[in-house]
Amino acid sequence: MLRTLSIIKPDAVEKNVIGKILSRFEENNLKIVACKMVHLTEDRAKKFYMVHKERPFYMDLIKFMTSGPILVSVLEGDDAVAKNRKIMGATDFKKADSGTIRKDFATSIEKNAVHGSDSLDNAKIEIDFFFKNNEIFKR
Ligand code: IDP
Ligand code: MG
Repeated sequence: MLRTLSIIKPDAVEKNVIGKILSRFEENNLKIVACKMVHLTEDRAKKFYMVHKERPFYMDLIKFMTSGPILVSVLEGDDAVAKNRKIMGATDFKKADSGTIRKDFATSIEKNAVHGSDSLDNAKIEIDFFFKNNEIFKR
């Protein structure tokens, strides 16, 4: 059983599709074991996306991710990290497979509806970034 971090980004929250996106996770046997709405400050967003600090889109990404509330969740299930990435689809929604979250809800390469951890190590770091251990449901 593995865990990953999911973020429903400000564009998707604004579009009122939180429920539709969470359903995709549940339909694919990922369990939501922690969930909360957060409005990132600039400092927190910069820290979360530190790996991208040299990329040309970094400051736009920070502006976007602080533009409104986000919904952060911990998803648990078999192969959760890779499974979530598959359900999300490619970063650029134009290249995303049909039936993926980004294909259905993204409107640009930046406003692509969701974030998902890209490795087991990053999943642990990202879950710790948003949640205390006692905020995550354990069976
Ligand atoms: P990922 O979210 O699929 O893991 P990353 O390469 O880690 O993709 O990029 C992080 C986020 O930065 C993307 O989800 C997207 O919102 C934004 N982003 C990535 N590439 C570009 C770009 O070329 N232009 C604008 N924004 C981008
Ligand atoms: Mg990434």
